[in-house]
Amino acid sequence: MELIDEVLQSLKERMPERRYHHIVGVMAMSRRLAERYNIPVEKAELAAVFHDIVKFAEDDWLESVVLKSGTDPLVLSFHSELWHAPAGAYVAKHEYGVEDEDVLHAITYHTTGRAGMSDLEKIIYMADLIEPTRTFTGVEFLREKAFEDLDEGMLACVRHTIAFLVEKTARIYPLTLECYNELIKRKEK
Ligand code: DGI
Ligand code: FE
Ligand code: FE
Repeated sequence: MELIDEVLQSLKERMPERRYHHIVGVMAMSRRLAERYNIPVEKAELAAVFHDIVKFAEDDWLESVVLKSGTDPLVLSFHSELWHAPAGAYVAKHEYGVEDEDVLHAITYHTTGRAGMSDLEKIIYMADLIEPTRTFTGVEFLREKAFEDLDEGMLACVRHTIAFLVEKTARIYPLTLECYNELIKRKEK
């Protein structure tokens, strides 16, 4: 069986149906964005299928995986919602043999973003937010921006995430702010 089909099969058992539809949506959206920006579609699909693979794992387990993953352990002093991203990359690498660093980075940074993201990392970040089952106010605008221009789209998406967190009075992970600042700086040049 092909790796992607194997992962999809295991995802069905790991998560509720609604979340499974989200994964399929992210795969479809990242495929479209990959075509738009000339990024290998297979890499986009691979990163998409793995991105939330451990979304429903226990916090204790996620913490132990983050600690051995080589990710900055600073993330453990932030909300546990952030841990599934680096832990998912670890599982993709060590349980499924994914070796492509760009794909692994796209999984690792799909929740927070970071400065210096690759094109693949950006499309996975955006696809996660704008896939067809997302219905929040403003999602249509983000979908338009995402297909207009890669950096403008990414800026609109990270700006949305930051505004959402500020509205909730949640802390913002430093990499998210670095991501935002870098995109603004690039515009100023
Ligand atoms: O896994 P998904 O639900 O598909 O989406 P995600 O991985 O992008 O985000 C998971 C959650 O993490 C979402 O509710 C927003 C939250 N989040 C994203 N960036 C930050 C954050 N939470 C905090 N506290 N800080 C952040 O920088
Ligand atoms: Fe996620
Ligand atoms: Fe997701």
